[in-house]
Amino acid sequence: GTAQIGVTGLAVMGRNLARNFARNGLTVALHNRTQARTDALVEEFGEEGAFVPTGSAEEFVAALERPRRLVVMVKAGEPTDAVIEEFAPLLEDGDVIIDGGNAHFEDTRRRERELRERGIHFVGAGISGGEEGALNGPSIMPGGSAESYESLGPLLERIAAKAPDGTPCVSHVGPDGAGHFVKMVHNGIEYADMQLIGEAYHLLRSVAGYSPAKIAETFRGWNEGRLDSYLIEITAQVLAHTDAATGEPFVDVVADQAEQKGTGRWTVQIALDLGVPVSGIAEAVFARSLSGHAGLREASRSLPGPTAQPLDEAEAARFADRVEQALYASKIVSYTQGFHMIRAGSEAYDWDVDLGAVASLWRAGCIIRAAFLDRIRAAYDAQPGLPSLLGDKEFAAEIGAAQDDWREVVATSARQGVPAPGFAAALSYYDALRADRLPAALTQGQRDYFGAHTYRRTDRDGVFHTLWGGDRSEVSAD
Ligand code: NBP
Repeated sequence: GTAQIGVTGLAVMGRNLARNFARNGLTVALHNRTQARTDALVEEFGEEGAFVPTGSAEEFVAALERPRRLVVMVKAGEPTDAVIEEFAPLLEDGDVIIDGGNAHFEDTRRRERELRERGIHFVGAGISGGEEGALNGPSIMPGGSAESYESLGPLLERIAAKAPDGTPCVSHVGPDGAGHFVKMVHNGIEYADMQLIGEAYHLLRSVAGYSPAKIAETFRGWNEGRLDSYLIEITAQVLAHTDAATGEPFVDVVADQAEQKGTGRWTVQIALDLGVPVSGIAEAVFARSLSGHAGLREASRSLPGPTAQPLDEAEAARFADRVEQALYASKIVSYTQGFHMIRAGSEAYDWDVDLGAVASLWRAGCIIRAAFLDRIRAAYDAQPGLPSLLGDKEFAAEIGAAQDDWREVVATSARQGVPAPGFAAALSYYDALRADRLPAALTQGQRDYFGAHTYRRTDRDGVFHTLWGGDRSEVSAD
């Protein structure tokens, strides 16, 4: 075969990835279960580069140079297993299957193990950036063996997004499921970012009394500063958009029930298993689910509470500045939590993930791309063992400078009855970490009282139990 890479699964994502490879000078073998998609791609975009369309699994495999590199871009779940089962028997030692779909990292671990036993490299690669990214440069998070990355890396570097300094947004994240795990956390952070931006919007609308157009202008201003990011930029565009049918702001005619495809939920489920507090991501997932409970919301509309009182113009401008501080501080916290989760996953599965490299490959191509990620990378480059992003001097200083405004915004949201679960959870996380003593001591006492679950003491080693039902003397429970 002559093709350096093949793509099977030519729906929107696969088609755009195949075109991206071809536009970057690679010969690309094409395959799809239903051949009409393959034919359509060649007919519409055949001029863009060197494509080798094929009509069967055997032809597809034969079209590839060795070691063969097959990118699978089919629906995650059973279709991915079906495609692997179709191709694996046709492959030889050292060939590489790349799964670019949104697989759960546990599935990726299983597939990698099974294929490794058959001599085939399996690379679960998180790909972010949607359709547009697939075509023009996604952020790519490949797992799998380091050996497979040696031959695959240079090809992926050609099609990946380039960070402002020219570095391709792809690097080997770690073995087996590391890439899909990091992609999952990326999506969790994306949920948190979107929720925090949504809360900022809600507060500016209800408390500052700003119109969507005025909020769009405010966000465009923020996008010139430290919040410079894709999500802030598109938020301004969405808020500035007017509905053609009604002439109303677009945001006012869209049903306020958020949907989700599940990667945010996965992040929270796995975080619970790993015991990592990702409260910002959890609040974002729950906020979407709450919004969808239309009946419950309807039935609750008459519950008592304050009606937000819009501020006068000067106060509103001051409040908008405070909201920017609250948003930035909360964002630092949600990235702190997300990177904590990646560290915990890396330790649990022995992946040795470089957190600075992860920040680096999110700098372009993906949904959470932001100037801010350069700062995170710098923090981990300076101190690779940094236990928490909040331990970085600069982030600590920034959050310290933001905290008065952040507290004021959370207090205002409570006083005025405007929900801000993301801002509030982030602030609670921050204060819990700062606290000298937490009420966890009382929790331990309660657990010991009703379940003899024992506790440790601050003043000496050992495990203890108090005889709550008896004379309340303390016994050693070592
Ligand atoms: P879909 O997820 O809609 O999958 C459609 C493709 O899967 C078609 O090529 C279809 O073949 C193939 N397929 C199915 Br369904 N069952 C199959 C089977 N049993 N055997 C062989 N092929 C089968 O495509 P997509 O929207 O392009 O997404 C592809 C992957 O990328 C998914 O995992 C998705 O989650 C992920 N994705 C990521 C992003 C992102 O932003 N990163 C965005 C969108 C999607 P057919 O043509 O014969 O029906």
